[in-house]
Amino acid sequence: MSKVIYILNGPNLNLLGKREPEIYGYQTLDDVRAQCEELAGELGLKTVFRQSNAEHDLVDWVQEAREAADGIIINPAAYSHTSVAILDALSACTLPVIEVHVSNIHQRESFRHHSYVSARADAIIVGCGVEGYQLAVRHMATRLSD
Ligand code: CA2
Repeated sequence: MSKVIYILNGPNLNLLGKREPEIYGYQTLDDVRAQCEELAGELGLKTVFRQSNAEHDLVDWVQEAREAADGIIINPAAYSHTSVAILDALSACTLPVIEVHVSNIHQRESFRHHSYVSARADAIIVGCGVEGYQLAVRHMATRLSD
């Protein structure tokens, strides 16, 4: 049976490709979803791809992933910098976790330099644009095959 990766996206990522292209590029979240599904398929993985502007949805989906998934890729967006709740949900599961940020958060405002989620993430990809999601899918495949 195929292994399943949850790819979870936080607030405002639905605006990708529609605003601030100088920071986030021109590809939309639907483009990212399609690219992840295609690559995961080639690697023999299934994806569940979701976005929400609500912190509690992300907490609920991490809890769901504990039962339903083999790994989690998460861009918590602005909640990276504020959410102990998402960190706690991730800490309660033993799955591999990869944190993705489209932009290089360390080159931006100081409030973006710290991510609560990084304390739990097994790997972190920042500043690679939306390609970071594909890098994360590829790396998750490597981890899940080990
Ligand atoms: O670089 C990233 O992936 C971020 O997680 C994106 C978040 C930001 O709060 C983090 O600090 C870094 C923002 C989500 C996207 O927001 C947009 C806003 C306007 C236009 C396009 C996207």
